[in-house]
Amino acid sequence: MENQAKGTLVVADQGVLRNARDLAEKAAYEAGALLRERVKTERVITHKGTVDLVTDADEESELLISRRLLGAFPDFRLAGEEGATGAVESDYGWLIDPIDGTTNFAHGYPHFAVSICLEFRGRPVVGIIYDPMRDEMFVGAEGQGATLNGESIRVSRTETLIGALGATGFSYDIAARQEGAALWAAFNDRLQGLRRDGAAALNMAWVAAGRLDAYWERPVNGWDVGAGVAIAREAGATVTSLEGNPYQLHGTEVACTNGLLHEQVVVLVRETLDGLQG
Ligand code: LIP
Repeated sequence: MENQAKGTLVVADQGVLRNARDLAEKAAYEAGALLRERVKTERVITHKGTVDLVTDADEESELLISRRLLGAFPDFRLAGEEGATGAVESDYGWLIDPIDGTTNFAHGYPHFAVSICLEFRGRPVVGIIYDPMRDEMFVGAEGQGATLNGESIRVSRTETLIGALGATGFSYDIAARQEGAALWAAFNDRLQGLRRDGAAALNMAWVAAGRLDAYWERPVNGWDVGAGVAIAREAGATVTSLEGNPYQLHGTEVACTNGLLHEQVVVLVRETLDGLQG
């Protein structure tokens, strides 16, 4: 595995990315087929918190995916939302969200996805997001473009907030929802439309596909959005923290836009949060 340096950026081996992308796509498709069937049946639901759910299908999906990935890449690190792990030391690491949109899935609300990210030294370099209910496979790899069911995708060309369709999400920690509610109110007054769909990975994938113009959320986990970061960047998106700082995979926030709107989004976030400080 030869990694090349481009300026200060060490670039992952393109052959590794292609192999990882193709294997993860197959694993996501297989896990998605399982979820498409399981959403119709009785789910066994347990609580990680008051409104933080996990179902038996989350665990089955993560077991299936982690076995496929570690079988082919035993030396890679791996972290799954439901506890799967891999090797201890490697430049490469998998992040698995076996069901992004677990609350939706638990209620039989058909808006959820399988999300698989490969990161290289902490940078998302491969993203796979599969929506089994629409049979939509979003794929992106660094330097290899972004696709939806094999067709190239690009972010939208919307230039104004009042012309934009945005999305956000809210924390499982009810006490942490005040900030999200304040941002919701501020953007709802300025955007053409605002959505809260309950699946961060699909929000990221839909910005990449030009269906959404902007998405932001805090707190949100790396396994929720890491795959979407790899896909959205390849589709021309700008991805930062909410206040416009460099995105950190192991941070707990993301702002993802078509690029044309990014500064307007970040400024409105900063103004709103400053107002909360009083
Ligand atoms: C969910 C995200 C959603 C966020 C929820 C939760 P999960 O991920 O997709 O955007 O608002 O709090 O983090 O738990 O369904 O994988």
